[in-house]
Amino acid sequence: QFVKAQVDFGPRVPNSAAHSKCAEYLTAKLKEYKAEVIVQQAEAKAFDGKVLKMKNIIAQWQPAKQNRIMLCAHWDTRPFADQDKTDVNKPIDGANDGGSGVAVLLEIGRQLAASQPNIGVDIILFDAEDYGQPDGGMQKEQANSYCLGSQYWATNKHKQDYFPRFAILLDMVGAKNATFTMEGGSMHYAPTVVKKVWDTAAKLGYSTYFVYEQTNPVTDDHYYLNTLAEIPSIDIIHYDQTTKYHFPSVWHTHNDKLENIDPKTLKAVGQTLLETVYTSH
Ligand code: AHN
Ligand code: ZN
Repeated sequence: QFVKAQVDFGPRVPNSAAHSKCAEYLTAKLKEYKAEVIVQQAEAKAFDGKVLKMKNIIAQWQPAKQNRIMLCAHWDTRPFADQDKTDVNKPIDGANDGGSGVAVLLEIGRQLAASQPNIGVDIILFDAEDYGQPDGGMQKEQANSYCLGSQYWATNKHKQDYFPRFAILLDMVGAKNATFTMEGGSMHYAPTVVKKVWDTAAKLGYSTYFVYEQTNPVTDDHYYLNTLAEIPSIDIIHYDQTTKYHFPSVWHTHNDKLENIDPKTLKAVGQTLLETVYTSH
């Protein structure tokens, strides 16, 4: 339902009406779930020169607690389908890429409203993650063109001296039979967090999803949290060994739509995260 609610707005491309409306929806939901919400607004220049109006949505539970953990995902969706064969210049639904991580975090917010863990929790929904430069174009390759919202936040935190114990990023956590490997960047910066999450998944019987195999680093929001914000951060991201870029087959195509989301995968990730939250001190 939480994926559908997002997809129903249309593609959440920065500067679009659907993007604005979805921001309102997400903010209202997180407030309904008793979080103290800050919407951090900023502008960033995209690789194509467009100025993107960004909103990072920050939801805090028990904000007075010093001892905290951070959970995050990106809520924007890609403005083109550069991995597709048709309609490459049309925006994608982003049910998985964007929608799935946000959906899991909304459900965690709903649970936090019902019972508070020992530790403070922040859910941060980053904007403008997926407006990155497509490869193979005629333009000179630009560094750091993805993850504009998290790069902004990492150097402009909502609170000074904000250092949660760790951060967990969700990215593409909704495909049927998804596998989440131990991503190299997460293993480099936060191996104990990876182990804690994978062991928690194993305890819950989710080892078919959470695989004990290390794979190459991915440049994602957690990279900037690790390097700029100095927060030990991991990425739970679908790894597909059969595709060229090792992302799921629907990645950056028009097949990234609601009918290709499997609630079983969302449940495995959500329950693993909830158990991690409620066993953190
Ligand atoms: C790159 O494609 C450079 N990084 C993957 C980050 C991403 C895009 N995750 C979802 N969409
Ligand atoms: Zn993407």
